[in-house]
Parts: sequence; structure tokens; C-alpha cells
Amino acid sequence: MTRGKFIKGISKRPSWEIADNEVTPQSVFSSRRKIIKSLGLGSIAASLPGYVQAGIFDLFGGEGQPDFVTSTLQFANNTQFQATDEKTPYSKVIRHNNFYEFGTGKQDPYVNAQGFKVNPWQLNISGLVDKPLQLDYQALFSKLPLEQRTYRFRCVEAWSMVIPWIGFPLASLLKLAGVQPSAKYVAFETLFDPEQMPGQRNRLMGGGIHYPYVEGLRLDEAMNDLAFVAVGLYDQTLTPQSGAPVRIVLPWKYGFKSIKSIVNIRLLDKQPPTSWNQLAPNEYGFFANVNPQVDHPRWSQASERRIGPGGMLAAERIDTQLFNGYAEQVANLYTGMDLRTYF
Ligand SMILES: Nc1nc2c(c(=O)[nH]1)N[C@H]1C(S)=C(S)[C@@H](COP(=O)(O)O)O[C@H]1N2
Ligand SMILES: [Mo]
Repeated sequence: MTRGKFIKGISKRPSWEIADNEVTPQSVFSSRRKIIKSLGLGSIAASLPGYVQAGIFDLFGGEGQPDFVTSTLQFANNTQFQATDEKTPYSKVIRHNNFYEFGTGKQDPYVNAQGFKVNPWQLNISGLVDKPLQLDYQALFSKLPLEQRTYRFRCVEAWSMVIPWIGFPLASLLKLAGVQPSAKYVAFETLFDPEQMPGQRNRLMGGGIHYPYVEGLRLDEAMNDLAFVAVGLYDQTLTPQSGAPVRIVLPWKYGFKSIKSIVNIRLLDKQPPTSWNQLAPNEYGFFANVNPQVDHPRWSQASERRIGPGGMLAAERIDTQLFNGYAEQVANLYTGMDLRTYF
């Protein structure tokens, strides 16, 4: 298997470039330019910082030059985990996000997170482990072999995507640290940096969440083959809005469990508090397994809108599957549990 590493020099390109070349026919592209010109936005926008320009241009479907630059990653395909559903285009994956540290609107992270500094970074693995670990930015991409997996991703708000992630199994990372027998749970924590994350400074902008954003898993869930640590998507390092430089991905659970931009992983003997559960315990459980039969108190979970090339407006409504279609891999984790009680 190829060791993940950066291809130096030529690979540096703004995440932007892939987005448009990939999905936008040239004709649509140039008509957008005309609209922007006719509105006289061109000259005004030119004087604004890149990420603000991106926000303005995005109103027209996505033009502009975000400040954030990604790098191409080397990885091996894991053929065992390739959802056959049509992939959500890169341009949609990075423009429709939930990352309340940067605002609650779906485009807020794309606009507000572009200046986010991801290097240097430190991810600590501590608690009930034999060898506490510190991974710096470079180690995130080199400590473990990088692999690619295409997963379905289902938000509790009933939209979904299909995303090719790059990273490594969470179990591999935990094994490096040596999990002690007394460990029963894993707690995750996002960076707390109100200077960089406006949602952490402003309660309204941050959606009322008590920061830092925290999440957790039972140890057997964390050790399941599907539990993934992502450092990239498509063939690039993560952009800030997707949780750069490192996030968790749990495809059988609602999206809020897939915590972004993490700095701490702690092995514990007790169940840790989790952000959405603390905010509204009757609406968001600790387990949060995708389940079409257990509705959210305010909406049905029986179906979802799958975001494809046409974005949210053109998204097709499809049936939601138990455990998001991953029952074969994870159902055994919950044998004997009432999934209505443990939602
Ligand atoms: N730190 C942090 N992690 C987070 C969130 C957040 O607001 N803050 N939002 C969650 C929610 S609700 C979802 S649906 C997914 C969205 O991931 P995506 O934007 O990459 O699709 O991230 C999850 N992880
Ligand atoms: Mo979500």
C-alpha cells in the first residue's frame, strides 16, 4: 500500500480549481461572468478579500478564489468500502456544510472558514491508553497508510451526500496508542479558538452550542471497521469547511457525530457528554444511528434528499436505510438494544 504523502510543488492548487473544471460546463460558466458584470459586481468584488469574493460569487453558483489551498494526497483505494451510489460533486461537498463554529448557514463555513489555520496542528490521543500520542500536522498524513473510501453521509436534517474520503481507520489510530482494558468510551473534541472561529465568540452565530464541540462513541463502535479518520476528500486534503485538517467520519450515524477539526481523542471509562445531545436531549441522542423508523420529534426520518450535481434544489428524495445501509457491518453492535430508547 502506498504511504500517504504530499506530492510537492505541482500539486498545490486552490480547491476552487477542481470544483469548476469538474462540474461546470463552460457555457454556464461564461454566462455567470456576464451576470456578474451586468450587475457591476466585478469591480466592487475585486477590492474585497478572496473569501468574501467567494461568498458573493457563490450566489451565482460558484465563482471566485477562496484563499484556502489544498494539496493532492497519495492513497490506496479500499475496495471493501466503495458505495456504488453516484458521488456528490466536489463543488457541492465543499459548499453545503454544517460547521457551526463558522456560522449556522449552509454556506457560512465555505465563506467564513477560508482563513482558518490548519498547520501547525496537534491531535492528542490520551486517557486510558498505554502510550499517549501527539500527531502534528505532517504526522496526520504519514503516521498511517492513507486509504480512500466512498461512504454515504446522512445528516439528521434529512439531506445526504456520497463522499470519497481519504484517511485511515479509527481503530488503527487507537491501537497505536494502546487502549487499556478499562477504556469503554472514546471522546472527541474540536479545536477551541474563538479568535478564528466566529461561532465560538457569538452565541447566536454558533447556534447556541456550548463550545468546544464534543462527540463520543462506545469503544466497540470506535473499533468498528467503518469508523474512519478523514484527512482528505476526493484527492485533496480537507478544506476548512469540511473539517481540516482532521475529522471523524461515521457513515452509519447522523452527520453530527462526524466531528470536525479535532484536537483531542480521549479514552474513558464513562460515557462522555456530546454537543447536540446537551443542546436538545429529546431530539439528539448519544447513539444517533440512522434509522428511518425513528422520526425526529419535528420531522420524518423515513426519507432524505440526496445532493447530486444539481445541489439541494434538485436533490432527489430517496428512502433512508437502517444504519444508512451499513446494517451488515454495524447491526451487531446494537443487538438487544431498543433503538427507540437508544436513539
Ligand atoms: N466541530 C463540528 N463538527 C461538526 C459540526 C459542527 O457544527 N462542528 N456539524 C456536524 C454536522 S450536523 C454534520 S451534518 C457534519 C457535516 O459535515 P460536512 O459539512 O462535511 O458535510 O459535520 C458534523 N461535524
Ligand atoms: Mo447534521
